Amino acid sequence: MMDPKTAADAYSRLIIIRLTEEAIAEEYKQQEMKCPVHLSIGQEAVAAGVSLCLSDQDVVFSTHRCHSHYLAKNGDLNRMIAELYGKKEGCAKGLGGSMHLIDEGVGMMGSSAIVGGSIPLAVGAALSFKMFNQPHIAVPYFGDGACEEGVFHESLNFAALKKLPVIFVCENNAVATSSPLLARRPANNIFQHGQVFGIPGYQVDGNDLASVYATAKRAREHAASGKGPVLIEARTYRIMGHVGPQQDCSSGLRTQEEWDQWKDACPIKRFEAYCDEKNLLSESERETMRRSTQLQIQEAFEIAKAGAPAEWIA
Ligand SMILES: Cc1ncc(C[n+]2csc(CCOP(=O)(O)OP(=O)(O)O)c2C)c(N)n1
Repeated sequence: MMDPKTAADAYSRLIIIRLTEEAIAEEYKQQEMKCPVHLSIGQEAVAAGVSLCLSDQDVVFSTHRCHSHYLAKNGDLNRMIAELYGKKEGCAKGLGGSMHLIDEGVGMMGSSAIVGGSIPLAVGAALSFKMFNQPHIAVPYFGDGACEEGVFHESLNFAALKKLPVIFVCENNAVATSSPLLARRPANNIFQHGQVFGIPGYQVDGNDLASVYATAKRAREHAASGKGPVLIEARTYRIMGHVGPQQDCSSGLRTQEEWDQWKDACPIKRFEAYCDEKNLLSESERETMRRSTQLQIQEAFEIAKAGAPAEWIA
């Protein structure tokens, strides 16, 4: 079972992602942000549960949908929001936007909008850890769509061959842009892709933080002991549309009924219920945390709006 300190840490990671993204969705309508945004609302427990098991020296590489990975790894909030507004103070100097977040000090090594692009970068980092005898782990996050890219399979092969300390984390939200998973592949079995390379694969309920945490902890122990990589497929759902601040039920891609079911399976509500059941973190403690996080977010937006525009490099 999780201890109260870890539960508080987990909750703080969940709510900073959710409340920040809700604020982004709201503020986006003002048309002051200088980039498209891909929101992770509904998927927060994956990044939060995995990051809980990582050290500051462990590194993560992310995708176009990277806010959750950056914030869960304790990336600087003010610099992230400034980045979205195209400000000089942004984590990529205001030149990268929402899809290019980086905070090397806490091991958030960057994100790539090239689908599958994060995967070989993490494998390269893991190779360097092994060559220099450093006890760290590399994590590439990627969506189910990335599993149809050749580089995913090449990376699994190479990481297994060299027994590299990698935890491959697939956030399977069952759609890639507007294409459902079973229109793109014969079976919904991503966690089995490592089998032929001898890579252990786990399928986990990605909306259940406690399960993600337990699985990621096991995976980290495996990877850190020199036994090679692990593949985790976390099943989850994106509540918002592929891009932008609205949801996409009206497009015909998902039914309202399906959406409602997943909205009910909210990872934050589920973790709150878990905390109540195990007596880990009370509602009044959670309320205090939500209020202070809201203030932090409000301040981040104020700072970002008042910041200096990015300077273009000739
Ligand atoms: C190599 C490449 N092909 C196509 C695209 C266009 N594209 C952007 S996001 C996306 C869908 C990605 O789906 P998935 O990997 O499941 O991640 P999700 O958006 O669901 O988080 C596609 C096809 C791209 N950016 N890069």
